[in-house]
Amino acid sequence: MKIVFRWFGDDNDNVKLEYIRQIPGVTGIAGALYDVPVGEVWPREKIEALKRRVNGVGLEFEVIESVNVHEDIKLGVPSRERYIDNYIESIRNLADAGVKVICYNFMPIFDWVRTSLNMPLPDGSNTMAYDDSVLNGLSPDELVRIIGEESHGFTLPGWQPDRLADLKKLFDAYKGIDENTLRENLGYFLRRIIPFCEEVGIKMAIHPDDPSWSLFGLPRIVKNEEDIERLLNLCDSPANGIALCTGSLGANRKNDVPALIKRFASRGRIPFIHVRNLKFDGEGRFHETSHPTSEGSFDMFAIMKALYDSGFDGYLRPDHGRMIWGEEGRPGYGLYDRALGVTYLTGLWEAISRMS
Ligand SMILES: [Mn+2]
Repeated sequence: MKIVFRWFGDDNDNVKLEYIRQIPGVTGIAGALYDVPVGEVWPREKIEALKRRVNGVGLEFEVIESVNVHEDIKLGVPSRERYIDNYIESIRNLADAGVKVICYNFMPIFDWVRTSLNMPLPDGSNTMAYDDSVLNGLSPDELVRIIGEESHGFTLPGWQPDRLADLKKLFDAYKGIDENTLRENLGYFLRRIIPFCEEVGIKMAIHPDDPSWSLFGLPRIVKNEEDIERLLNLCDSPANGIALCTGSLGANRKNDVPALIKRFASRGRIPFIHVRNLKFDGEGRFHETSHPTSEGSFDMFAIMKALYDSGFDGYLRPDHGRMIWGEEGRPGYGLYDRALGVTYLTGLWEAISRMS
């Protein structure tokens, strides 16, 4: 297992790469290019420049989060061919730079969704939260406005204003696209890219829907065990894997996260995992907590034990954390709480491995 830390780049993150290097146990970053429009090829020079920067401080550059999938591929319209060709070109350029895992998602229009990015907690910290009853009272436009207002001036991944400028048009495009059609479109994409990934040694890791149910009536196809089983069968290859996100799948209480890990990691289909904790505040309602079991609703020991018992040898990163100690920055992606998360998770891992 290798531990990585998500980093948004020198121009795009208040967390310094040099500080990430100082977190015990972290050997690399999960990074991306943020100035390439969705659907275009990631240029070699830019990838190389980022790799040099990361390697320059002694960290590895083996995980990309994310190479986003153009909406036309999800919609399955004829122009997808060009975007799939571009995607394959990006995979080639990333593989040449030594990248091993590419995270992506296939969520229509919206990526992850929260109804608050700065919910105050009794200890004076703040965190991201989600509440179905709040979401149900919002239009998609209002949600985009709230996310924009609460993001501390950062453009959040999945919430690029240019991409979301014409929401009505996007929603219209998805009329008539149900889960089966979306799944077929994912299958088409995978069958095009996976043979190439096998050739160049890249593993694709799809991020589950976050939260793991349908929002605004849009189809979502990576919500639970059945969905994951189906998606792995769309293209049966070790290169077709998942970025198992404990917080995304675990937001649905029906999902038994340790059981999902056992099931799919033992088959070698989890090349990348996001580990975080959250606390349920009611039905369809939760807020994100620090990583320890004592602070949230998940059994973090069981999660790490499931990974260990399955012989997990992929990449793990701490997922969102709270904003603590006066830090300001990207919601969910401060330095301090995520660094505490790493230390906690490495502690669990050491204890589990020594006692096994
Ligand atoms: Mn995640």
